Amino acid sequence: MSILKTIQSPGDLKRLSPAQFPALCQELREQIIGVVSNVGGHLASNLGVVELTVALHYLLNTPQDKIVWDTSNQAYVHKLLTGRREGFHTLRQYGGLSGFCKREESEYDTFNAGHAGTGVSAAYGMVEAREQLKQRHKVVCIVGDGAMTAGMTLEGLQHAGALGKDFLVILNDNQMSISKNVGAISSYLNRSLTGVFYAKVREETGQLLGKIPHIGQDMQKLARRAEELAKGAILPGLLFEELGFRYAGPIDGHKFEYLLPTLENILKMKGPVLFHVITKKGLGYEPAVKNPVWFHACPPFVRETGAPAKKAARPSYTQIAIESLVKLARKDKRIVAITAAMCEGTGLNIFEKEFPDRLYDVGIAEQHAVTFAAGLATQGLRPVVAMYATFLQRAYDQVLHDVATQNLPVTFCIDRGGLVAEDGTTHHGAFDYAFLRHIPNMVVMAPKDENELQHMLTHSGGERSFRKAAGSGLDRRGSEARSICGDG
Ligand SMILES: Cc1ncc(C[n+]2csc(CCOP(=O)(O)OP(=O)(O)O)c2C)c(N)n1
Repeated sequence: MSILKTIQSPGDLKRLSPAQFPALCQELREQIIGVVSNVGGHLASNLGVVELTVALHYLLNTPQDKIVWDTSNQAYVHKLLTGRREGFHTLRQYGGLSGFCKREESEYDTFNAGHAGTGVSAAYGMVEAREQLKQRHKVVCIVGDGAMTAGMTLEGLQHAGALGKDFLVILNDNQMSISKNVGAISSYLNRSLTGVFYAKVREETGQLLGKIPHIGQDMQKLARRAEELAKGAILPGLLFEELGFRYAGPIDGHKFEYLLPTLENILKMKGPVLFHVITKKGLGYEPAVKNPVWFHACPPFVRETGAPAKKAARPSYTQIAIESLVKLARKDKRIVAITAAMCEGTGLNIFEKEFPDRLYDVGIAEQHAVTFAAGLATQGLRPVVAMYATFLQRAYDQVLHDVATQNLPVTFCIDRGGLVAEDGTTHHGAFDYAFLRHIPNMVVMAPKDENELQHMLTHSGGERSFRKAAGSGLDRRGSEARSICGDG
């Protein structure tokens, strides 16, 4: 007897006993693996948040309480629990369910997303709206550790932390962006195990010192001071506490015996709270656990083996562009490449193999990527920024203000131009011509075929022509590159 089939809305979930949740999670995973193996999609991230999503819908009163999924590539379970199970097989197809949250699709989808790093800001807008309108519901934002590298997430946190309103941010930490997460915040979060150890030491020391009369009190104060210092070194929460959030966690996000009581308590807390949950990408499907990068956003695959359902017929534009870049970089040591957390999707993993020291993955930080490239160019290097058209939208001012007005020799290899089909509205590369052509000193090129594509880059070998290649529209042929490279 299927439990999932009895759930038309989160209200039905509340009628279940938590003892039934593991069986329900098993069914949810089966459903997701079955559909994604047919139509492609964001498999690994979704398999990682099954328990967390069930716990949230069980404890919250949605849609009055608001759940905001950052990026929302991990909202399949949320869709399955909020009345969309029967249409789930239409995922990411024309006229079917979106692969992301969409307000037009359901009242449970509170904010449309697809680009990373918008969650905290949007959710905090809802928090302030609640206060203005004198309402009482809860607002919860789930943000990945990858999206924590996006500047906007930090902008949102520092705004919310200062104002002290009730707001829960759940950090869904699976240590992965699409590839392994990068950057100093990611390293900071990875110290969580040391943090657990530290909390235990602190508790034991506190109890011991408190038992000594008189001196005990002062010693405790002293210990607390030392604790603050030590925390900075080993406890992940301090960063968030300094930003005005109470920090809770880290906790295993797959064990209901921890998740439910902790989340229940946290939901009663006042003020801004950050709850750190550790999850595993791909959990429940071995090929996705082994290769979470490929299964982040995969094309249809053979369920039994995890192999792609179709073999790529010919090399993608992406591959041709980066192989040409590698050839150029062998001759010109000034060439360096930059990606904003999209090493595989942009093909720069090919470049990285040969030039690991000349590849920069800056995290989900498109604006920084472009201005960083401009800085490199001022010193005589020849940076190539490889980015999807849709994500370059983020860095419009950086292209204009930091690269173009200084006429700096930066080349943009723009991938996924044109309509992108399955990923839908948020990912179409439909505006790149419009927002690049009017920029001074910018030359926009688009190849008609693979041959021209190689020459476009080769042509940009010399200093002058390299500059002219700024803004090359390298992947106009959309569909093949997409189905071969996947991602969203
Ligand atoms: C602005 C922007 N840049 C790049 C991407 C491509 N992208 C989609 S999901 C993702 C990784 C997100 O990692 P995380 O926030 O940890 O979420 P997870 O998928 O691990 O749950 C990236 C880089 C994007 N969606 N938006």
